[in-house]
Amino acid sequence: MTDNTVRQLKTDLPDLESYWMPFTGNRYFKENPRMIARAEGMYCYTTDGKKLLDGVAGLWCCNAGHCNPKIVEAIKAQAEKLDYSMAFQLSHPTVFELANRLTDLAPDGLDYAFFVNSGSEAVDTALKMALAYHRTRGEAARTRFIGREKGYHGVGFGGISVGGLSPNRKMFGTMLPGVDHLPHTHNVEKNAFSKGLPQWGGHLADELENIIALHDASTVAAVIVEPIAGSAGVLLPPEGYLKRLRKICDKHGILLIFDEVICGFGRTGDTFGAARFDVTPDLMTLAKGLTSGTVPMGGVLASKHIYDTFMTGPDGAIEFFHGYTYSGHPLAAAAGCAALDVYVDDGLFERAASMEGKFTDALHSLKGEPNVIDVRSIGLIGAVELESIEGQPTARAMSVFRDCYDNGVIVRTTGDTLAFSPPLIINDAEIEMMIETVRTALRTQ
Ligand code: PXG
Repeated sequence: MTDNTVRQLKTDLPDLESYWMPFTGNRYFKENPRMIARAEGMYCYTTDGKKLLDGVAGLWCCNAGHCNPKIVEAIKAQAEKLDYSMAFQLSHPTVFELANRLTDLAPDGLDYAFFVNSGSEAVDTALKMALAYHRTRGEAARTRFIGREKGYHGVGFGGISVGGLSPNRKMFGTMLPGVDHLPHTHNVEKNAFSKGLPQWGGHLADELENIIALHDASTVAAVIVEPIAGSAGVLLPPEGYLKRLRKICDKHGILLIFDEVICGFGRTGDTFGAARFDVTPDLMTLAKGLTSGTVPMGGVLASKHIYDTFMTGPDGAIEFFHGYTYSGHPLAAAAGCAALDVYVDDGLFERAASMEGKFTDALHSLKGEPNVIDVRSIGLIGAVELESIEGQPTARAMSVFRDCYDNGVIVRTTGDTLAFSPPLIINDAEIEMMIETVRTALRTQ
C-alpha cells in the first residue's frame, strides 16, 4: 500500500484514537489500519476495496462462511419478534430449541446445555460447575484444576489460570490458586511433517498420574485441555493421548473438560473433536462456530451425571448460582439454531471431512519451502511452522501475514506459526489460491 493510499484510507475512516483494540498493537494498527467493510461467503472486502480470501474464518469462528443468508434472515426475524427476554426465572422458546438440537448433535452423554456469551465465559462456567459438582457430592476438597502448557482457554481469570501461554498470564498476578499444568505435546524433532495424528507423545498423558500423585486425587476437581490446542499453533493430540487422559481421570474420579471452542462444529472433519477422537468428556466448552461467529454466544455441555447431581435440594431453589444477563440471548439462540440448520442441511461437517485430503496435501506441499520446519493439520485446521529469525521471534510469520494480506489472503499468525482454519465451504480452487499465496510469500521473505 502506498503512503497516498494509507492517507486516503484514513481520511475515509472515523477517528481511530478512542477505541482500545484487544490483542492488537494499537499504535501500529492506528498508523496502518486494515479495516473490513463487509464480508460474504469465503471473502472479506476492505474499506479500500480489497478482496481477501478468509483463511481463518474470522477468528476460527465463521464456519458456515460469512453472512450466510439463512443465518442473517434468522437473526433479523428474531430481532423483530423478541429483542431480549429475562434470562433468569423467565426464558423464551428458541433457547430451549437450541439446547435440544445441540445436545442431539453432541456425543452421547452430553445431554445438557448451559449458555454464555463467549469462550472465556464458557471456560469459567465449566470450572465453576466442576467445583460445585464435587462440593454437592460431598467432596468439597476437590478444588484443584489441571490445565496444560500452551493451552488457551480465553482471558478470564479462570481461563488464564488453567491456560499455559505466559504472555497471557505474566501481567496478571497470581490468578486462581491450586492450578497445575500438564506438559505440552509439541515436539518438532519427533513429529515434524506428520500426516494425521503424531505418533510420538501419547505417553505424555501419563504425566497426569504424577501430578495427581503430588496433590492427591482427593484434591483435584478437573483436567481441562483443548483436544487440539488452537491458539498455540494447532498442536494435534498424539495418537492415544486423549484416551489416556480419559482413563486416568476416570480412575481418580476427576472430571475431564474438553475446551472445544475452536475444535467444535466441523473444524476437525467431524461434529466435535470428541467425536473425531472418540473420547467423551464430562464437560465441553463451546463458542465461535456455535453461531458461526455471527452473534456472541458460548456454551457448556454437561453430562447427565453432572446435571443430576445439581438437581437436588428443595423444589424451586436455585441449583447453580451462576449465569449472565445475556445467557441464551434470543438473537444468539436464533443464530445458533440457524447455524445448526446450515451445518446440517448443507452437509458442512461431511464437506469438511471430504476436503481434508485436499487441504492436507496442499498444506504439506509447503514442506521444503524456505524456513518451513513443520506442517500439521487435521480436518480443516492446519499450521505451518517457520524457523524464527534469530533474536526476532514472530517477525517472520508477521511478514508472511502482511505479504499474504497484500496479495488477497488472510492467514493467522501465532508466534512463528501460520494457522489456517477456513470456513467449511472452501473449495479446491480456494485452497489452492490460499496455499500458493503463502508459498509466494515464503519465497519472497
Ligand atoms: N477457549 C479456546 C480453546 C479458544 O480458542 C477461548 C476459549 C476464548 O473464547 P473467547 O470467545 O472468550 O475469545 C478461545 C478463543 C487466536 C485466537 O487466533 C483464538 C481465540 C480467540 C482470539 C484469537 O489465537 N480463541
